[in-house]
Amino acid sequence: TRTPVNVTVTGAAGQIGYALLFRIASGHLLGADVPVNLRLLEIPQGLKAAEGTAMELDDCAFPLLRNITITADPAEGFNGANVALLVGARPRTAGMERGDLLAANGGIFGPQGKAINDNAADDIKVLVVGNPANTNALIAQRNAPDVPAERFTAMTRLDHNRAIAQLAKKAGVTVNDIKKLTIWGNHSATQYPDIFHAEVAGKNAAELIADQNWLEGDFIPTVAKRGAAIIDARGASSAASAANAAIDHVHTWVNGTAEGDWTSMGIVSDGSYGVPAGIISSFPVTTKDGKFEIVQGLEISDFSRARIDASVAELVEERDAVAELGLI
Ligand code: NAX
Repeated sequence: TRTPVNVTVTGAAGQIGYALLFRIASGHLLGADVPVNLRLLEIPQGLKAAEGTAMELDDCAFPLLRNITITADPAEGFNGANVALLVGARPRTAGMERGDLLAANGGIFGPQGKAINDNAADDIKVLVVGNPANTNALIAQRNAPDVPAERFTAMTRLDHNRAIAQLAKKAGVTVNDIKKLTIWGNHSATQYPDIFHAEVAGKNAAELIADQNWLEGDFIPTVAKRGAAIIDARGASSAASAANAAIDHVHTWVNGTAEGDWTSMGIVSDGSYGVPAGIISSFPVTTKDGKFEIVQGLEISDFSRARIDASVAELVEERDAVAELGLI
């Protein structure tokens, strides 16, 4: 039998944590044959609720779930971690400036990066979900100098999945027919969902649909503002879909992209497509054997270039702001 994989989830008592933990424990993160140990990392106020979730996890009698650790100590939470899902973050509250938000999250993701550096397993893979996800991932990565930079990623898979769903609806096909969609840039309203290389049942999506009004006036804003639309409708932010995207992100990273397709991940830029090296930006990537590669050689139109540049400029500003604050 396989050795259990240690999976750490921060913010385990939150709403995404609640939607995420049961799917990890039932084998959807890593595979139906991979046993898991869960490490739930919370702040002290969240420990009691995390214990309640752990009781429910016990009550599922999941065949793959070995043990559950609940802690507010990052060193214990990341001890031996093979996969870490950093979900807990400081949300923006009324009257908070962007600098305050970045500083408050730096106070979370800096120490967590250090704790990962000092305690995680050598093969650690990190996914940052907590917002601002790209810059939080950058802070964690820069505080973990002994961990290869490519092990720190930020989640744009929810945006990717949202874009696939919108494109499938427009084209009148199922999501299974959509391939090679890309989210570029930041997980924020400036993100750029790119259909110019996407395929609908094997045909180029942009040529098939050829509707610039829909692209600019409907598709791009619907995908970019979907989070706000969910809050408006549900009275709470995306939780199950965010948890699902986190599962997809790690599952694809570990198990590979399908032949003839790719996915979107926020990763440390190597300078590809003119994105400044070092920032964590979303790219089209293929994955294989637990490693990813940026899809190279895509032709970028002026329309796409301007949108990618705008989102990347926001990431550069965020990087400069956290550098100024001494967080990286
Ligand atoms: P909740 O407020 O329900 O839960 C957050 C949990 O994190 C709380 O239980 C809190 O006690 C815990 N927490 C706070 N600081 C912590 C720390 N230092 N260590 C450990 N735990 C800590 O938020 P939820 O709806 O679960 O969302 C979590 C994060 O995901 C937010 O930052 C949210 O903005 C972000 N999202 C990111 C998405 C993405 O696509 N990248 C989409 C969904 C979501 O909005």
